[in-house]
Amino acid sequence: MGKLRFEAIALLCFILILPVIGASESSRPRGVGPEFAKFYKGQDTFKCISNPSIQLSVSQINDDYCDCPDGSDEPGTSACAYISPLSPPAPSEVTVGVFNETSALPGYYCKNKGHIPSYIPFTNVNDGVCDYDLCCDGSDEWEGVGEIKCEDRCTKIGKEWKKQDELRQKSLGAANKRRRELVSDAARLRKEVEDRIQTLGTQVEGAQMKVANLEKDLADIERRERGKVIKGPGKGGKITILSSLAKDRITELVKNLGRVRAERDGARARIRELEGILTTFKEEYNPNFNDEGVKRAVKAWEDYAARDKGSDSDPAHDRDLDEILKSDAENGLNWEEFESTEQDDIEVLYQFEEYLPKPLRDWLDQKLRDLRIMLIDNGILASPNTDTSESKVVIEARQQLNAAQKELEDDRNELRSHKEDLEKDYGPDEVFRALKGQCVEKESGEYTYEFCWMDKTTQKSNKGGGHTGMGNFVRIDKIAVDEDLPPDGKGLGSGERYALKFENGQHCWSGPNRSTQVILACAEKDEIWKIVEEEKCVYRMEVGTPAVCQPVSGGNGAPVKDEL
Ligand code: MAN
Repeated sequence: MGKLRFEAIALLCFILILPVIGASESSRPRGVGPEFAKFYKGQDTFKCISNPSIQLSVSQINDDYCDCPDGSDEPGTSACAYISPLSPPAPSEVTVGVFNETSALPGYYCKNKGHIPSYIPFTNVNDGVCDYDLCCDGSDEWEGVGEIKCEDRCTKIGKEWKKQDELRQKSLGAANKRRRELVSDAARLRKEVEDRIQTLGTQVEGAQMKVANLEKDLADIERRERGKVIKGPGKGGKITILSSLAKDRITELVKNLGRVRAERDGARARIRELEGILTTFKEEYNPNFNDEGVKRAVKAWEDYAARDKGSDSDPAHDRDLDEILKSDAENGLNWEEFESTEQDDIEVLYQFEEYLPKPLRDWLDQKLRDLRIMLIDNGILASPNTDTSESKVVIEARQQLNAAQKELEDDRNELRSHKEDLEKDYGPDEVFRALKGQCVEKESGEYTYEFCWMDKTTQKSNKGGGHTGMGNFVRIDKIAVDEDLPPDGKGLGSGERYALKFENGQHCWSGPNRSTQVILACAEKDEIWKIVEEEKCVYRMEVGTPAVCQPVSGGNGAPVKDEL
């Protein structure tokens, strides 16, 4: 794939050069490219391109003698080859040569009809070697030095190149298409995190309220329990307490049933709304866009819609719930009557209350309870429950509170970690988010190396034994690389590249903690190309991935289109 970059540049040169060929091809001296034709046209004299004050006769062009300091009078010979076309001459060349300028021309222009025109260095002109890689028309050996004849091979080479180029373009198109899919996956994943954060925010608020209520409930229950007089066996009174506990429990259950029912109704309404949205989406989406993601979503919806989900509402069930949710009185439950059937200590002690009007009796009863609690709280009266273990109702209230507190803590932790995740660097267009956790492996020497996106790198011995951590992901850097591309294109090439840094791996005996730098370059699929241990326990991986491909210009200057 890396090779594609060079070819794309070559193609671009071809495109830029092409329009000017027709106009000035015939009138140009040998070796002059179309973009320099204007300097050689229709004059009796020729002015050196970078030194127009030096005027020569036209016959001095390509006379195999270097007259111009910039070599522009010898575009078709090697007479000015000692002038560097690309960079200033080295100091040794300056002293040897007459001039210390750089060439005005990029090299000898090969028309390469049937393939891509290109320049070759002047040193290669008439050197007795056919340079078919740059000059497929063989025109660089026009003098036939040493009887050499370089036939024109452009048609064959051009055809082969075109075939290869089509494959490369196809591969690049596929890589870019894959990248776009990854970017869209990454955006979807981000949205999911954002949605989860919103849900968790609401959940945390609810859980906070629940904890506060349960704390209050527990305090109330503990307080009530402290003031409770429990009688010994056989004397009655336990039924009264039991009924009071049962009443509290039923009230609690009925309250919660009501809340759960309301939540269920809300959830049903939301499902109906979502199904409506998806039905419209299925009817209105454009299948001609061939978006795999959309197609998958529509298929999943169709499967879902076709499934027999049964009815989500059962009227009989709802009627049952209505009954349960009726008040105690409507359900024929008279707790007061039940409670008053037994005599407890308080009633025995304060039977005279029965002669009092009810409001006064309630008031008095409450005051007595408060008085007893106050006396217990201040150590004046012994607590009736001190030597008994905590009552069941208190234990249950505490368990509920603990569970709610744990739920709240879990929600808060999850919320925090999602918020941190949104702040993390996931590379260009957050594309690495889509690959997070995915791993690729490569065998190299006595180890198999593994690279897991945004996670870790590992070294596994091929002879068995444990795995060695080569570092955990810390950050994304951008670095400059300058390397020759191997023929299969699986290399970094030159330019700016993304590099993932993994640090703090397993400690190296008499060395540092292991660390890895993973340098990425464009490829059709994720693949580890090369692993090098640059220093002891400091590793470098070269990895190909579509995630870092850049859309390039196609032949018409437009971005390369996908194979749809
Ligand atoms: C293991 C491997 C090597 C490393 C040495 C250092 O053999 O992790 O890559 O160089 O340990 O002792």
